[in-house]
Amino acid sequence: MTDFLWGAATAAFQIEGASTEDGREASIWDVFCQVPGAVANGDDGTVATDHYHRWEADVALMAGLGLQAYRFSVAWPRVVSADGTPNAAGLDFYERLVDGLLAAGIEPWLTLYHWDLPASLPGGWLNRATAERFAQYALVVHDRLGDRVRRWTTLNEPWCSSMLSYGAGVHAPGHADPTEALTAAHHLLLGHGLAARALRDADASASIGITLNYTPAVPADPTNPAYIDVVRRVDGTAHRLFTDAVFGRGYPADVVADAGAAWPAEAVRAGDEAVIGAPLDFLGVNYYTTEMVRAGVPAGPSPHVTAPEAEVVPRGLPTTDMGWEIDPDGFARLLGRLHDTWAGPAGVPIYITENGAACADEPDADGFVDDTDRIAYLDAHLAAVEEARGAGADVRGYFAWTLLDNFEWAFGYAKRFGIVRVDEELRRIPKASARWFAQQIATGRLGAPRS
Ligand code: PNW
Repeated sequence: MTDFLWGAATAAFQIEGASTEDGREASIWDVFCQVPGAVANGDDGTVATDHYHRWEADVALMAGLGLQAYRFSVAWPRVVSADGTPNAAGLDFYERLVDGLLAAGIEPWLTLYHWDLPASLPGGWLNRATAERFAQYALVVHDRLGDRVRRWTTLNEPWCSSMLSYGAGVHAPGHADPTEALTAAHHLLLGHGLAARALRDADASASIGITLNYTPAVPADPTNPAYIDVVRRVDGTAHRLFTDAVFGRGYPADVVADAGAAWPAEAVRAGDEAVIGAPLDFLGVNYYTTEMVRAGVPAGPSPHVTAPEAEVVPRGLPTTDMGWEIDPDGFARLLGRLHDTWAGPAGVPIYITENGAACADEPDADGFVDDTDRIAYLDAHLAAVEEARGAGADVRGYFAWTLLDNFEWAFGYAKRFGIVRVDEELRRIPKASARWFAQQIATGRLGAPRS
């Protein structure tokens, strides 16, 4: 298949380590990791997979797998200091990496923000000024790498960095307030729009996109109006709020109405929605699972800020090691919806920027993991991509999450998503899934046909 791009994805904080080297300053995740109980086992990102020092071997590993593209993120606190000045030593690292990728024939897909906000920015995403600082940071990175990097993603999963971070309190900075969550979402989206415009002005031929995550909700009882309404509200803040806004449609009226007094009316200024709706060249889609929900009783802080009573009902489907139910059919349906509702009408292609599974890997004596469960997950989801393409969805590529076992946020190193094992000595040992993935790339096969 020639019109399809194969890659793997990572994120700076999850793999780099070297958290104080070459002038890197603290991110909100460095701070959050110090909060007792915030991250499993008290894990942090000071060493991670030590990719900062091992990047060359990691690029060789990618080349060995035949990756055509590599999606990575730049750590903002590595490349811009608290006073706003560029940090040349931090930029040098990404320049080495990008040059190494290009020399290996691997296309760099650069994400500007994968959650590691500089801790020095006052108020974080609650402060409108952070959106402006983000656009300035985007230009700093573009100044150095714009002649070599063609693919620019502004944000990874702004739902997570607003609703999980400021609404549910489970991601940095660990706040739990619906208005804060919606304010953060708005400032993230504003930052996206300002950065997209700045990049476009600086570089007319750059390809610019955003990555959004989708966890489709289905009602536990499709005849129960209360359940149908809870699904509408979950979908509203999780999906339509972000997708409508970035496709230039402004914020959905029902989400604003549902939020009521929690809607950050002062933060959303005249003209902001137009900035957020800056034209895009691609939509990045991250997919892991779907959820069956019902209307229950609110139990503590929820990421579903307009549907705190949403309660997940297990369907008895097989689950990954995250406890997430495996639903490739839901993936095919989602891609159809995204194409029909947003991407298709805008003429924007879709790239799967993350999909993968945490598995309870059991290495043999040599450290090799025969992860048939992960292979089955990837195979079924690639088949779903094939199915969606067959039905007309313009999906142009797939990045496996993730290249290396790494820091899985609040779960620390306990959850392993890698197609390559990283052991206690930080050795890289390709799993069976890595060999399988390399084979898929080599043959261009999207997945076994499903019955
Ligand atoms: C994504 N949820 O995070 C991130 O982009 C990755 O950095 C991460 O490692 C990967 O998925 C696996 O978790 C998510 O609770 C974290 O819905 C949580 C959720 C969704 C995505």
